[in-house]
Amino acid sequence: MQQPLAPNVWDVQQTSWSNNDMPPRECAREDSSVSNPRRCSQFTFRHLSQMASCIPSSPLRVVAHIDLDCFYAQVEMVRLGIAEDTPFAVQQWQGLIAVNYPARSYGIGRHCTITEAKKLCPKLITQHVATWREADGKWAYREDPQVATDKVCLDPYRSESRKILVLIKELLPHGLQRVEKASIDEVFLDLSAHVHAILLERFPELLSPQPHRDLSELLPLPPISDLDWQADTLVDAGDSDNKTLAILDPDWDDVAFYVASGIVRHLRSSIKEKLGYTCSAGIARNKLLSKLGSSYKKPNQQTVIRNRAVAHFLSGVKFTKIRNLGGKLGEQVSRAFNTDSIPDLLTVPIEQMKVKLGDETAIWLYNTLRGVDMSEVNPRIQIKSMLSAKSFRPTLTTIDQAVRWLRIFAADIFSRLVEEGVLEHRRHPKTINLHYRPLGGQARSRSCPIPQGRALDDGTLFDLAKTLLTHIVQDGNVWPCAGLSLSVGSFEDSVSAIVCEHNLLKT
Ligand code: DCP
Ligand code: CA
Ligand code: CA
Repeated sequence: MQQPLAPNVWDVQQTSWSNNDMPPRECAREDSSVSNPRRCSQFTFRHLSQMASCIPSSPLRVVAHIDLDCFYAQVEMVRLGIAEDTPFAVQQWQGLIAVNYPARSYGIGRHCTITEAKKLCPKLITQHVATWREADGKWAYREDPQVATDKVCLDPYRSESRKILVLIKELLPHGLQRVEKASIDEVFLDLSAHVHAILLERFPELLSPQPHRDLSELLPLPPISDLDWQADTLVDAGDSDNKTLAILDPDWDDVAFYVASGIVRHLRSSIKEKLGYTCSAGIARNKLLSKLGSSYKKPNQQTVIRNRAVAHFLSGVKFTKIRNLGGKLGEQVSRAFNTDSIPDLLTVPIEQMKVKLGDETAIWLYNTLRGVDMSEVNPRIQIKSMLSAKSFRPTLTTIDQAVRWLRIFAADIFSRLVEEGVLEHRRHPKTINLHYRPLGGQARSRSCPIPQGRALDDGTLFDLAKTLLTHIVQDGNVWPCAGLSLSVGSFEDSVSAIVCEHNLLKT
């Protein structure tokens, strides 16, 4: 079925979009001086056309980031039919790994142990994550999970994550979507091409410049004086003149974000309606800003960072919230310049940054502090390796015990290959590796190739792992065993996939 380009985006705004208050349409070329810049858009037909191919440098680019609220907690609450306002957390051994928002209002967070959390909120309900168990080789939600005999199983969250991704892809028009799974509970969407199609559908005057004009011509201003952002959080531009202008006189980047916010609102409400989960979203011109936007207001909210609001928004962001600045690099930067305030760092010249951080990091930091990020939303999942591991306390003493764990590792890796869509993308791992750590002895590894040309399954992975273990055991000095890990790697497009893609290219 052909999807409508923008369900409900326009219906809500009929009156605001009337042409009664059309602005003057005489527009200058981009290279001539414009005496009254507000009479024309600052964007050209070329900028508009760049949206269609999601070109990262396009000034009209629109990227959204969607992040599920307290994800594992929501998965368990939906599965168990727990009411939304019940304080609830997901437990892993004695710690908490996901805490819902009602529980957070009691001061409960991931840093709490289960005992501390129950003290803060005695009516807190907790559910332990499912586990694999050596004895039965299957995962299950258990009454008595034990770190000694069990291994955490994330399959339930992976499978819900996959459903969310599938739903998002179904809801977006097929030829125009660009979706990147960023983690188990996050996606980036480059909505530029989709929004471009909607703009052209709604504003025929954007279709192409008149025959005697060219692509460097400035666009007419949008024929709208007011945009109703509904429940969205609209980040302030921080300057009242600018703000008034944005409301009275939006340009096409504002309109593009407005359209995108309607699309994202529809995705979020569909995820809630069909799967029961709330999520938060950020809409901005790139991945860096949209990700900061999705965490700006939570839960169940969306935040729009218009281009005119970027500088003001970043001046209030905690430096360590920016991707890659939360850890060691962040510490290095604040030590080097004696500050972790973004406004302070904006005064540091690029040359000085290069001296202290090296060229590559300096350029990245300089751009990041200014909200510049040209990285693409990449729909191809490029997993390099996958690992399943367990440390043993008490240690293992027999080959049968070790083999039972290998069966679990093989099943774990296989289910991740399926859930991550790796096999669906016809990318197969080429090698398998078993890492073995005897108690107090020298750790060692054995690898072998995975036979190609036939469908991969958990049985094949298990057989290969068992063979590797046999070789390691033959070398001697293996017991007791303190740790085992199985990994697959060297992912490559399969021959059949390459042939198939090649044929598609030819036709
Ligand atoms: N997770 C984990 N251990 C961590 C961090 C996260 O097991 N140290 C898991 C549990 C989370 C999920 O990953 O539910 C997603 O992580 P987020 O950081 O997105 O946090 P939440 O989704 O739980 O909460 P928020 O609403 O703040 O996004
Ligand atoms: Ca989350
Ligand atoms: Ca997340």
